[in-house]
Parts: sequence; C-alpha cells; structure tokens
Amino acid sequence: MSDKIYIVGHKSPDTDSVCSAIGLANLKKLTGTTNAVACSAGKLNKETSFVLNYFGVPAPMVLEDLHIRVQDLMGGEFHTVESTTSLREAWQIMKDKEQKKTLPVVDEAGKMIGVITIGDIGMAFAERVICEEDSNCPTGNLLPTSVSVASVMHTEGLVSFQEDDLITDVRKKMVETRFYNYPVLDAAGKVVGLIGRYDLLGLSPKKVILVDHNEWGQAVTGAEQSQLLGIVDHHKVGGIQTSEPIYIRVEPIGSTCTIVAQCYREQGITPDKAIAGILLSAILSDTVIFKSPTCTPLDKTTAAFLATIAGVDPKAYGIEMFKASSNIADRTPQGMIEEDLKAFTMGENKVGIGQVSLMGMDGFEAVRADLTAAIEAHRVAQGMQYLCLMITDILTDTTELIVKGENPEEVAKAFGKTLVAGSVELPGVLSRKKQVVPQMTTYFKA
Ligand SMILES: [Mn+2]
Repeated sequence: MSDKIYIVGHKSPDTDSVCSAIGLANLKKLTGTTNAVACSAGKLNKETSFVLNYFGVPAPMVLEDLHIRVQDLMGGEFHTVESTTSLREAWQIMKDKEQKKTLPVVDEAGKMIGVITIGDIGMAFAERVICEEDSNCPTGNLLPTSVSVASVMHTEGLVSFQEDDLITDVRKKMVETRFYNYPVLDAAGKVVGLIGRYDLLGLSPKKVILVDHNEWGQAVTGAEQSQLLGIVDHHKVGGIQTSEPIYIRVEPIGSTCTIVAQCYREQGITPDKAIAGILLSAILSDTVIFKSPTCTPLDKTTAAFLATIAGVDPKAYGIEMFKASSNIADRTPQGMIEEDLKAFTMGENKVGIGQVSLMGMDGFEAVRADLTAAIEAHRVAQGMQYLCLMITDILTDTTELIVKGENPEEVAKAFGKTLVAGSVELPGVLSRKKQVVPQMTTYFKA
C-alpha cells in the first residue's frame, strides 16, 4: 500500500486551490515529508494554466477521487514466464523469487496468454510419479526440461484486473473466485503486476490534507472515506467531523497561499522563484490584485515579499494574469449577461443587474452592438422594466453601466448622472452590492 499524502484543493479548482497544494507539498518535501503529493481536484482553468506555465511549474496530478484502486496496492517485483519456459524453470522461479503461487504466462509482447500455478506444477509432478510407478513410462527426472509451461498452463477462465479497478470491486471478484494471486493488466493487455488476497489485508484509507476548502461537499469524491490529516484554508468553517485530532490552520485572510507562505517563513525556508511566483499569483487572483474586501495587510506584505523573489511587479503581473483568462473573445453576449445576473424589485419595477469584470476594455467595442441588442432582448423576454449590465474594468476601477428599459434616463438620475449613448459612467464603482443596488433602490422607491 502506497503511503502517499495527497494535498488537494476544492473541486472546480481555482488558482489558489492548486497553487496552495503545490506550495504546501513542496514545503513538506523540503522538511522531510517526502511522500506528499500535490494534486488538483480536476482540470486546470485558463488562469491557473497561465500561472504554472509562466513560472515553469509542472501541472500537478489530477485527483479525480480518493477511492482505493488496484494501482495503489501494486508494487514490488513480479515475474512472468513464456509458454516455452520449462516447467522446471517455472518451478525454480516460484521457489527462488518468493512468487510461490502464480506465474502469468506472457507472449513476446508481454501480453497475458495464460496462468500457471504451483498447483498445476504439482499436478504434473504427481502424474509423472504415478506414471513412473506404472513402469511403462520412461524413467528420468520427474520434471524434465523438455516439459514446458504450455502443457499445463490455464488459458481459459482467467481472472485479471486493471490498474484503475476499484478495490471494492476487486474484493467482490476475489470472493467469487479461488485464486491466490491475480495478474494486473494495462489497457493493452500487458502484465504490469500482481495483486493477491494478502494485499487486501494491508488496506488502509488514503491520507489527505485539504487546502482552500473544508467541506466534504467541495472536496473530491471519496474524501470522507480518506484519512484526513489536516486542513489549511481561509473559508468559513462548518461541517467536517474527524475521528482523530488533526492539524487545522484557518485564517480570515485573502488567500490560502498567504497562509502557505507564512508556513515557509515559520520553517525558516525561503521559497524558490517558481514557488514564490505561483503563491503570489494565487494571492493576486483571490484578492483581485488587492482590491477585494477580503484582502488584508498580511496578504499585501506577503505578496510584496514573494514578488521580490519571483522577480515580478505584482500589479503589472497580476494584470497580465487576469488578461490571460478574461478574454472577451471567449464569451458570447448572452453569456456575459447571465454569468453574474441578479434580479431585484425596486418600487414597482422588476430590475435585473448583471456584472462582467474585464481587465481593460480591449475588444469590447467589437461586441458592444451585439451585447446591447442581447440585453434588450433578454429584458423583454424576462418581463423586466430595466436590465442593467455593469461592465467593470478592474484595470481602471471604472464601471460602465449599460441600461436598457422603459425610461433609461431614470437609472442615470439614480446616480445623479445623465445617460450618454445608453450608458452611465461610474468611475470608482466596483461593487454591485455596495455601489449600485442601494442607489437604484433608493431612487425607485421614492
Ligand atoms: Mn482561496
């Protein structure tokens, strides 16, 4: 049984959950826990791929679930024979190589064509003894080299497993069959190992450390059945119960990677350039380049420290990173309207307010006409008096509020502005919750 410690973030992994796993696994290795393995709980998003590429960090192993599979129990030497191998040689291998019960028989390409067991050899031996006593048989060695594996091997009713078979299924099959050892095959049918009944005795759950989440609902499948060793996170706590004491480190700060960077400092270890770069990236990602209300002074000082090691300017690099993933060309007008749309009742009016965040307005003018037409169509279809879409440029801290509705000038008045080409310019506005909804609610209620 492999003794790996899987370090993994939440499903639908974001940059913080992936980079905190890589950063923490690296620190564990540097401090002597060599069996730590960084994982991502699914496919990397565009931003995370950009980040790992930028700093030359290989993508971590994708951990789809924490179920125990055949490959987790395999390992160690195993031996095969060919059909032309003599019985004597096969017996010698079983005796010398401590593989006493089963030898897979393979062809030249290593594909399994049969199985020979110690019982088969014993039977051949017994038959020879009986034959010899019969005195009509030629005398000689009881297992002459001329007798080959082919004469006694099984070729039918073979039971084998694949590397990714679940142990729960393997166990069932072993109960139904009588063999001691079972060959494990790869997709091409090649023998890659053996798994025996005794392997299931040493079965223990996989060990895991959760980063950037602390709820089973967000964790990879099978996490509840694993052995939870620790949690490093910055979200609200709720839900998880453990049967043993574990390490928990949860801080109300902007990014899990800020906590991981603190762990390096506490161990007196300076992260290398690549690790510093990806930890910094995650802080910039989670705090929207320090603008999110969740960002703390510790996130900023940590980012500044990491940026010196990584050799990048945090703001300039952060913009490059966000640009790499907020490409307007990848979105449709309808997708932009619906990606973050909320409905409100303001006075007599049903009002929709959506928000699209962009790093710079590059490419926006090319879609403006299609987008405004789609907003009007969506407003009518939804029976809304007003449908507004905040086009928020994180780069300049500015929102353009595109307004469609019965009297769009009324929306402009809510902000003490006038409508220009169907939009209200709102410099300094980033938050719908704090800077748009209250103003409009107050105005339409009056
Ligand atoms: Mn996070």
